[in-house]
Amino acid sequence: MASGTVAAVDLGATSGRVILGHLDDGALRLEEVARFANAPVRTPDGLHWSVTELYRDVVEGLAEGVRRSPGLVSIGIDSWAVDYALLREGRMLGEPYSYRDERNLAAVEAVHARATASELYARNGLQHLPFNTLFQLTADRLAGALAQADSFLLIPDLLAFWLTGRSVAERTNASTTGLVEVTSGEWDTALMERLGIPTRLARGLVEPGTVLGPLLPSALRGTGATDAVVTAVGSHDTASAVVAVPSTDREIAYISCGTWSLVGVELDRPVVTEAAREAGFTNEGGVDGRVRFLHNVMGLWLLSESVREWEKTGEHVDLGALLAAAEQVTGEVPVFDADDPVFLAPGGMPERIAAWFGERGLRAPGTRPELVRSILVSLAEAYARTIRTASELSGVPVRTVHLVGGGSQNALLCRLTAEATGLPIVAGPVEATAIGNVLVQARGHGLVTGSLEDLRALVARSFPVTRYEQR
Ligand code: LFR
Repeated sequence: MASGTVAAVDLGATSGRVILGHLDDGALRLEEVARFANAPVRTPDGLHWSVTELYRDVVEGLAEGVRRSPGLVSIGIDSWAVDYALLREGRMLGEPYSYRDERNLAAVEAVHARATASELYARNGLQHLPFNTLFQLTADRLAGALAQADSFLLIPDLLAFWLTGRSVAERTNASTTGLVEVTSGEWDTALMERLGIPTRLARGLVEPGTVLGPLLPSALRGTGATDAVVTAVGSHDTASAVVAVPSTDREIAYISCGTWSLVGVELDRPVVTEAAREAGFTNEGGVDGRVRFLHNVMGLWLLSESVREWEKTGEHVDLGALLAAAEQVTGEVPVFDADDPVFLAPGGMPERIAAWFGERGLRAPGTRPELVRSILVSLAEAYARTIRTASELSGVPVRTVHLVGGGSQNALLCRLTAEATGLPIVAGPVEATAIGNVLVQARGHGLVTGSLEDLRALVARSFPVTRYEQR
């Protein structure tokens, strides 16, 4: 097999990174070359991403990657889903909104007046989340912003456009817009028309692995001389993470655990029954035409937002020490519904969790370690519930759970998940998303070959995992 290096740009809601993937004879080694913070900014008209700043950080990270690996073959970009920029003749019309902005709530009502939740599910197969792109585009329509635009680009597509000048819609991320038909995989232009979203806004869909092209002179000025091309990957971060689940067994569930926890199974065909809709299951597009049948659980956002709140007074919170203290908490802790949409917006998380208990006449956690343990137990119980339901709805018997992403380093969460599910938890790799991103571009360039199962076998060979069993 061949050897060579590709760069994964992986953008999360709290941080981004540029990671080189060195492929050598069927083995993969990662080298992180840049890591930078990301956070939405509140302006008078709402919560926005500083996507131009992100682009600068990406270009600087790529420059470091090119310095370290002058023969870089390819660059792939993934990020969180659903958010986008509006453009006119290639010019961005304003910084993208964050999906946590409150503007979507009125838009949900406007959409449902034209298409019921059941009809939407039959068409797009998505879990109802108020921030799915179709609701955000409707908020833009209501604000009069769509009339000026001639396209919308999801975040990775926008960065790929700035790097190469090619304007496309990568398929896995497009599947999170709610405007792609779950059966055909094509843009649902009839739905767009019905919702008053001009069909001209949608770019042509491309498959992960498609070469988008070389860097524009403007990008080369920042990154330095490189012949590397930009290649589409599973540009929805969760699609890339699922590629890197280190198992060739199909009778498993995965938890892609970061800001969100995406919990589900992989299928060959979507499940769009009323029961699946009511249980809040999504059928997102995976790499190689697979279906990611999963449910969004609120995730480590609950913890990171709590820490952010405590740090607002200038105090530094040592997360390691806090988790160690949470380990020591004995006895039952109060458990809340980690899926409750009241936790979606930023700010005041410890108070909102306390209010959740208060409104139900229940005792709230009394100390910080108790609150942290309560968050982790509540997440573990939500995972267990979701895995049971995924299995029932899809018919996939689940024997093992793979927990990938940043959360796989949280030993207490992994142990609690083993307890709650009664199943073995295989934790790791931490950088699953970057690995999936690397492997899909590497396969596009012949540095690795084979099916998703072959790629997963390579991940299992290249990265250690930790196993947790129920005690
Ligand atoms: C995870 C993720 C989820 C998506 C949420 C919002 O980072 O991409 O899959 O539902 O962010 O985009």
